[in-house]
Amino acid sequence: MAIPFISTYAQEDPGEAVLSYGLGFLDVPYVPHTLDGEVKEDLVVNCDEMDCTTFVEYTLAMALSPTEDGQVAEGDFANNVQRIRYRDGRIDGYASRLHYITDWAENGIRNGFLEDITEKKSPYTQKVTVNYMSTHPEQYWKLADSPEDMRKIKKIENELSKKEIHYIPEDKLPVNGLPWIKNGDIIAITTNIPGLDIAHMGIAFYVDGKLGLLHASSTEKKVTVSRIALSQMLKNNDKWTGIRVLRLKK
Ligand code: 2YP
Repeated sequence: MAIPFISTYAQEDPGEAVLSYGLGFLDVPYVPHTLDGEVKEDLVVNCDEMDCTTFVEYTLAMALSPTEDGQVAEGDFANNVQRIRYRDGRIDGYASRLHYITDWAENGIRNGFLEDITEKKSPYTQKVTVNYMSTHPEQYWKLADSPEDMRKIKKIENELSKKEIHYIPEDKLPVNGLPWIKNGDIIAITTNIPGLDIAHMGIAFYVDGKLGLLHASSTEKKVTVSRIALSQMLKNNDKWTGIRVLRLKK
């Protein structure tokens, strides 16, 4: 069944809408693996517990689902979560979920609700090499239990591993951000962890002129605004190498 795409925003600027809905989740507990509870893959909407990815998904889905009076329409919200989380909005088993953020971002761009800002603005590129899921099945029980899904995930990994993405290397990101990174942009942190493309994600938020990150933090155990600048977060973590910037489309 085709899912209707809701293309109006609660506010004129989608970035400001993303930021204000994201801030609405402040202090929600950080809980990973909330989508992996059931054997049968189905849509999970749990706004009481989130990890970095589900936080961004719920926030974007809210910004995509306003009613006339500026409230969020529940049915549209669930449809939009599905469009963001599953390949072309269709749930067809575990492998239809967009596990790698390279795949997740491409789906959003292909379906017209995301823009790749780093592709337009940053000349630095890197080759995608992903095999983390197939080489760490113990971290993904639904995969470990299904040879068929394992085959599908390996095929997806091979396709993604032909791609190249644009990013901003960590040493090219100033404390004060860049003029073309806006409040409400999606920040995906690139990594040197073998076989993984992105290791963390969140939402751009300028505080006192410094570019910070609004995110579901595994160390703070909740949705929070980083106390230090994003550039410093990258420097403090030797597995993080830079950022991709994506934007909800007008
Ligand atoms: C994703 O992980 C999962 C999805 O399976 C899951 O692990 C992978 C490759 N994908 O549907 C989704 C929602 O739960 O999460 C995320 C994970 O984020 C960490 C744990 C965080 O909360 O900071 C996305 O991929 C974003 O960065 C990576 C990271 N995965 C690993 O570190 C293995």
